[in-house]
Parts: sequence; C-alpha cells; structure tokens
Amino acid sequence: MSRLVVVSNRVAPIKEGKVAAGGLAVGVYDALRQSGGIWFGWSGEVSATPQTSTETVGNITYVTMGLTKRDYDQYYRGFSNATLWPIFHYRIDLARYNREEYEGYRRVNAMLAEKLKPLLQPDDIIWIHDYHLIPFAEACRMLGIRNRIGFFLHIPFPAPEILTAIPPHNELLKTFCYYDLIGFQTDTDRLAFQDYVTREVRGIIEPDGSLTAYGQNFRAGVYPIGVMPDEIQQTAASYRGRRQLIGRNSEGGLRQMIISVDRLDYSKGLVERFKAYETFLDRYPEHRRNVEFIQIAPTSRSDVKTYQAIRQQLESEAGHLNGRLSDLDWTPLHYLNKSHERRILMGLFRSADIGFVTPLRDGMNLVAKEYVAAQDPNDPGVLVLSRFAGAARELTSALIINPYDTVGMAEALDRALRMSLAERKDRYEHMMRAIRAADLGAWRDNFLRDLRSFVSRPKASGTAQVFAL
Ligand code: ADQ
Repeated sequence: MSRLVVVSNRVAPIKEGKVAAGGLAVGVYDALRQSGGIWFGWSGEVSATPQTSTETVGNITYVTMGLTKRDYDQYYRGFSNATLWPIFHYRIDLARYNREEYEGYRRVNAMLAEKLKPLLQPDDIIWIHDYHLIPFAEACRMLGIRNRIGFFLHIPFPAPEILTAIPPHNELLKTFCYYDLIGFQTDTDRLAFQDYVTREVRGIIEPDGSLTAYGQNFRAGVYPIGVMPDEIQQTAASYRGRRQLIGRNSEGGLRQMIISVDRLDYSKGLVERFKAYETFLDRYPEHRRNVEFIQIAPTSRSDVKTYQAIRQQLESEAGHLNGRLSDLDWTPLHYLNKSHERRILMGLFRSADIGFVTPLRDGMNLVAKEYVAAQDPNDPGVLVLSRFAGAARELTSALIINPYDTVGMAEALDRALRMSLAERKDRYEHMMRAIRAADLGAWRDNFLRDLRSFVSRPKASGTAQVFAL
C-alpha cells in the first residue's frame, strides 16, 4: 500500500497506550498507522528563527516546523482565523480582510509545500486538512509534485453569496481545483461548493459526477466525520466520579444536569444558549433548584480580538444569570473555562440528562456524537441539537432546535427533562444506529478509498468545455 502523508495546521502525535484524544487526531493517526507515513505541519512554536523537528515513532514520522511572528500573524491569526473562519461560519460581520494577511497565507502554504517536497516518494498519497491549507495543492503542483492529493474541509462551506465577501474569492476557489478529491462534512456544504464552481466560475459537472473548472478535473464528496462509539461507551462507563459536581434538591435527590462542552468560539452559540437557559428557568420555575447547567468552554485563539470580546460577553451573561437566580445552596450555571481530560468529559456526558449543543453554525460537532455514544443504553439522556450543526443531518432523533429561537430552546429543555424513558431509549437507539453507520473508521476509509481510486478525466474530454476565468 502506498504511504500516507497527512498535512494539517497542527500535528497531534498520539503516544501508544495513552487515552485517545479527540476525534480528528485519532482518525488521522489510525490511518497513518495502517499505511505508514508522515504527519506534517506547524509545531505551534513562533520564533525569529523557526526550527524544523523530525521524530519517528514506529512507522510514522512527525515533521513539524515553527513559524515566524509575521507568518503566524498573517497566515494563522489573520487570514485563517479572522477572515476564513468567520466567513465560512456565515459571520461576515466579524470578518476582516487584509491583503497582506492573504499574501502571508499564500506564502506560508507555499513555504510548507516546499519543505514537504523533498520528503515525498512518487506514490505517496497526500491528505490535507482544513481551511488553513486550502492553497496547499496548488503550491505543490507549482513545484511539480504530481502525487494524488485530497483535501477535507472540517468546517462548513458557505453559500456562494457569503463566500464572495472575501475579495480574492475567485483566486481562492481556483486553488481548490488542484485537488483530486475534496471532502465535505454534509451534502449542504458540497452543494454550496458545487454551486460556486458551476455558477461563479462556470465550471461543469461531468457525466461521471466529477467537476471540471480552471482546466482541472476533480471530485467533491461527502464524508461526515464520526466518533469511535465503543471506545467512548467504555470510557464513559468506567468513570467513577459520576455526579460529584451536582448538588441535591430539597427532597435529597440528585438534581438534573444539563451539559455543554465547546471551544470558546462565537460559532458555538454560547451567548444564545445562556439566554435560553435563563428563559427556561423563568418560564418553568418548577425546574429551579432541580437542575444545574455545566458549561465547559476552554478559551481558544485568545489573541484574536473577536475571541476576547465573546469571552467578556459570556462572563457577564453568566455573572448576571447566577447573580439573579442563585441561592445559598443552588448555583444554576457552572461556567468552566478549563480543558478537561477526555475520560472525565465522557463520564460527565453519561451523567447528564441533557446534552445541550446549540452552535449557530458548525461543520459537524463531534461533541453531539460523543454525548450520545457516552449514554447508558438503559437510561439515556436527551440530545438537544442545533439544526445548524452538520451532526443534525444524521442525528435526526435529537430534539432539533433553532439557536436563534430562545423560547423554542427553553421549551426543548423542558420537554427533554420530562421525557419518558421509552421515548428517550427510542431516540437514543435511532441515533446510535446513525453513529455506528458513520463512525470515525468509515470517515477515514471512505475518503482514502475514493482518493486512491479517483482517476482524473483527460483534460479535453469530448463533452467537457472548460471555462477558466
Ligand atoms: P471543533 O470546532 O473544535 O472542531 P468539535 O467537533 O465539537 O469542534 O470537536 C471538539 C473536540 O474537542 C471533541 O472531541 C471534544 O470532546 C473535544 N473538546 C472540546 N472541549 C473540550 C474540553 N474542554 N476538554 C477536552 N476536550 C474538549 C472542528 C469543526 C467541527 C468538526 C471538527 C471535526 O469546527 O465542526 O466537527 O472539527 O471535523
């Protein structure tokens, strides 16, 4: 089997025997272990004289490099996280565009491709991950790299009208066409991409379903990322610290528990969620003192301005809610800015009566799947899930909410807390079937199978007219 070369913004080596980290890292690691290969990317270091480091463990070589402050500011903090991330999550209002940052983004992609080139063997398969690296294949092709290259977009692909807010959208989209295969989380994302290709740049859909644009022939498919349900179930069931966080109600019973776990990001809908919880306590006062909400949200990208603003806003919302409603023996909202061990998170998921997952926009949202997989099959909790998470396409038996509808979310919380065991089990079983059918192994295997088997059409096929603008 040909070697696999994975390129992602960050490289997450997993040590043998250690408890598995989050989904993506495990899927990539397993794929690399199967075929041997290289995991290549940024080390997370920023310095005046960036170093490259190489470490081989078993059949995987980890190659990481540092970035200069200028590269970091322009490529990572700038174009990736202040332009692409908000626009791809439909937040034009939070996006900024700066031409130097875009040039820095292109420059770092080209620099990474150059560093990768000498490490490649002719039949290596290259798998690129996420929005930081969209132009990577084009940079490789410019260097004469002819290997098969696939790309997986972990975040949503926006509707063309939103995407065109990025001034060099045409140039950026052109770089997508140098991949052999582009993977999306949902069909909505794939269709938005196809829409852009066919309408904005007049690319065409070939009879075999592949796309031709800018003189390139490539394929776009849907590969929803999944979790490892058995591993989660085991980890969750073995956690012994259950419910240590939760207080007791006036009758001495354990309070009901709602849990949310997210990176602290404006796309996750935390402000709307806090408001919905407050509305729920106001509209259904009978639940007061009988329920506690735990929100775990470690800070991320804290040097990007919009992330500092959302953090402040959440602290103020949480303070307001607890100040208004808490009692000496009851704190309605526990807002924790810490990262937690995976073992503890899965145990908390299992203990919680509701998984409250309400992003305004999310590529997939693995927390939704992890919450369901962690449940006790004999007494499962209820998933309350935003229609704007990719996961809502598969987890149709969750209570699906619209995160812009505060009262609707409050009603869903009330309904979930009152739901009969029979209905909870029905919904859980249905969701578990979906989770098993599209687990992490299926995501990895299906993508790599399609990438390995794709044969591009000859450039000037009889029916294909190419309109390269
Ligand atoms: P994220 O936006 O980071 O991922 P998500 O899919 O929920 O979002 O994945 C987060 C992962 O980190 C989960 O495995 C979760 O358990 C873990 N995690 C979150 N908070 C944690 C904490 N406090 N402590 C420890 N672990 C924590 C991006 C896209 C998503 C897409 C994924 C994978 O934005 O839409 O689902 O990639 O493709």
